[in-house]
Amino acid sequence: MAKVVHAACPLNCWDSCGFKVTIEDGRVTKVEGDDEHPITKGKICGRGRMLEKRINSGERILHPLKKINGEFQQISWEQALDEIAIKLTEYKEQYGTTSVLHSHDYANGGLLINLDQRFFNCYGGVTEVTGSICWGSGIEAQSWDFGDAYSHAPGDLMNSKSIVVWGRNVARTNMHLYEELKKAQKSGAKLYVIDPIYNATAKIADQYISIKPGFDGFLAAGIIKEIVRLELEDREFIHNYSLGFEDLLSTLEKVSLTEISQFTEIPEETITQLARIYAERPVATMFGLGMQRYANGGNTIRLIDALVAVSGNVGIPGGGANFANRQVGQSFQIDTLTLSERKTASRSFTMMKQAEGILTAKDPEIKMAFVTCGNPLTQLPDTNKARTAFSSLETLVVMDQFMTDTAELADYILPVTSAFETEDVYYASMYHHFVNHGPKLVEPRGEAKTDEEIWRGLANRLGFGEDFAYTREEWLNLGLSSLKDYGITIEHLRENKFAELPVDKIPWQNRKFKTPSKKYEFTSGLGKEAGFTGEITLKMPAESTWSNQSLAEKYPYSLLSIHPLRSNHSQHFHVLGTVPEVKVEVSEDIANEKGLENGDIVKVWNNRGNIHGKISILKMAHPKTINIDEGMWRRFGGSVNQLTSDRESDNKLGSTVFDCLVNIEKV
Ligand SMILES: Nc1nc2c(c(=O)[nH]1)N[C@H]1C(S)=C(S)[C@@H](COP(=O)(O)OP(=O)(O)OC[C@H]3O[C@@H](n4cnc5c(=O)[nH]c(N)nc54)[C@H](O)[C@@H]3O)O[C@H]1N2
Ligand SMILES: Nc1nc2c(c(=O)[nH]1)N[C@H]1C(S)=C(S)[C@@H](COP(=O)(O)OP(=O)(O)OC[C@H]3O[C@@H](n4cnc5c(=O)[nH]c(N)nc54)[C@H](O)[C@@H]3O)O[C@H]1N2
Ligand code: SF4
Ligand SMILES: [Mo]
Repeated sequence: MAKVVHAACPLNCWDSCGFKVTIEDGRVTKVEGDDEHPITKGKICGRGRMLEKRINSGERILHPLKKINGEFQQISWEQALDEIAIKLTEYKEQYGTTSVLHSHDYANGGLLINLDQRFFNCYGGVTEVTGSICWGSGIEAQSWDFGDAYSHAPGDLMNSKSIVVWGRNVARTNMHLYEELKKAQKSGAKLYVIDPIYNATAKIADQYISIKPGFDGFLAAGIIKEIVRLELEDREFIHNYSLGFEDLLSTLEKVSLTEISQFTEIPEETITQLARIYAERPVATMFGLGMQRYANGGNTIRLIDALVAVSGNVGIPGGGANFANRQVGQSFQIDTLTLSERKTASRSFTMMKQAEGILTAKDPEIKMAFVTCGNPLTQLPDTNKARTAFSSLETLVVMDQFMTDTAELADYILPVTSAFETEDVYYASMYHHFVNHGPKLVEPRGEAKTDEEIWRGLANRLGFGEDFAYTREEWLNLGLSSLKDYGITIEHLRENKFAELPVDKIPWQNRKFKTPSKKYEFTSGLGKEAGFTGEITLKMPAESTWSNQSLAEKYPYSLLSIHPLRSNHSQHFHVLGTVPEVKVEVSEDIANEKGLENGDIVKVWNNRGNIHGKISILKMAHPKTINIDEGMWRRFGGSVNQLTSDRESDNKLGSTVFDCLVNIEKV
């Protein structure tokens, strides 16, 4: 007998959807949207629906595996956990706990995934990864400007006169915002899209502004200059609630509108027009992650923030510098789960530099790594370096569901549960303010265990088992304890499926910022504390004609590597049902220059690596632009990250994966 029950999407995504899942004979057979979810309203994407394929896939790893003489062999959980615990003890005694690296990303948005930190803290503190390939530059930039990175609630777009989608591929990555954009347009809002690619969101825009990759900071600077020249700035906000505006003005004097037009490849008239649009409040700016994955990414976001502030669009209904929703994650009692006070040693590498860190760390060297919720061999920049680094480890433990590029290198693979095989609550700090309940719907397949059970098994062997002697319900209550006064408990969530978190729907409305001065900081105190000048600088991307001419002569084209339509990063290609292949999308001028037609096989390369793929010509893309979607396993043609750089962004906490020059030829 089939039954339909509620669940939640665990994937790392803007939307954090509510699900309806069909179960037949103890098996998940269908995943659909829950029409009662207030934000996601019954609509979900293919990645969500394909979670049924992921859970039932014949390729699922169902037993612990150990590599013996180059071949994986099935072993028992007892043996796997005993041997790993012995290694952890030996490395701790011989070299100290920071000889172990915890490499992870955020593939599962469940609250209890945070227990990984509890385990490593109780062990004594390992080498951790900081910053983020995803949104690190922007989070740091907004923390300097506002004190944190907070967005308006989705429905607030109905108050906007104009909406600027800046470097966000909404139709592909954030489908419920796409619906909201269309609704807002119907009620009179104008939509502007700024992107080097004429994507599906650009197609519905009232105006599409095509920009040279990496030059958005200059565009924002140009718009501010024009706002000031036309005397359209919000003097009241600048005077009463901000700090450092004069510094910003003197920075802007260093560049003329004509130069800005040259760099951005956007006509001066368009920049002036955007100044008038920004001054006609309210304007909602919907930041994507695109323009911050460059060497100048932090300054780029700071300049766009500055534009939002100067034009008076901070803290007003229908406005906002909408980049991230950190208030969501901050609503939970994460500290109680992670026990950070328990670690006695610490060391960190940035996520971008973890391969470099493995290869060069001394006192102690990295001997062992745990990979959880991530596939670094596909997703890290400069994957050739990552391969060398992860191959050089004495012991690599990968906790995953599938034989990813990273799992292939492991000494031990520990099979983890998939969505619907355990209870958790799910939240994404990206788009909306709801937390969703995900019940356990079916038994784990094979011998798969939750990450939490694995930590408990190891903790028991390492002598701190009492720190893990909690049931799932007890853990969830601990993590939700900060929300108890608002009536949000696990019992409430089980019954009601989701709950709206008690966070500001219009952040900074009271104009009290979380910066050291409590003002909006054009010149940042936190930036100074972090060892920078704190001032906004006009920086170019690292790899462009303007910043590195000799490199641009060898490698004339900008390579983007945006998120795939049908897969969440590397997670769905193997369950699509068709064999995926690498698609090389090129702007029309490149096709003309190189005589390329759709379907041609090409090689794309630079000094870091090369990749082969099939040409697809991109209509109306910015000249000299190429895109290869990220996320492809080796077995399907390989990751575009063979070409990207592991350089950190200007504020050190973000990646520069889109800041990448390449050449291309037909093979
Ligand atoms: N289908 C799908 N959806 C996803 C994901 C997925 O893997 N697949 N991943 C999820 C995750 S983890 C994240 S972080 C989000 C990311 O969500 P987005 O930020 O929407 O996605 P990205 O693919 O990073 O694309 C960024 C956009 O920026 C543009 N861009 C690139 N360089 C520049 C530039 O210099 N200037 C400007 N103005 N634009 C630029 C690209 O052309 C692209 O349209 O998506 C989430 N949703
Ligand atoms: N060139 C380029 N590179 C990029 C990006 C880009 O735009 N361009 N985008 C970056 C961004 S935004 C992000 S967020 C990262 C994503 O990078 P990753 O998170 O490393 O990418 P995924 O492919 O989602 O891999 C996640 C892995 O975690 C596993 N997993 C899923 N659930 C669980 C669980 O509950 N427990 C455990 N232990 N494992 C689980 C999955 O099976 C999968 O193999 O990639 C970054 N890399
Ligand atoms: S991947 Fe994103 S849009 Fe798709 S179902 Fe999950 S949360 Fe919703
Ligand atoms: Mo991401």
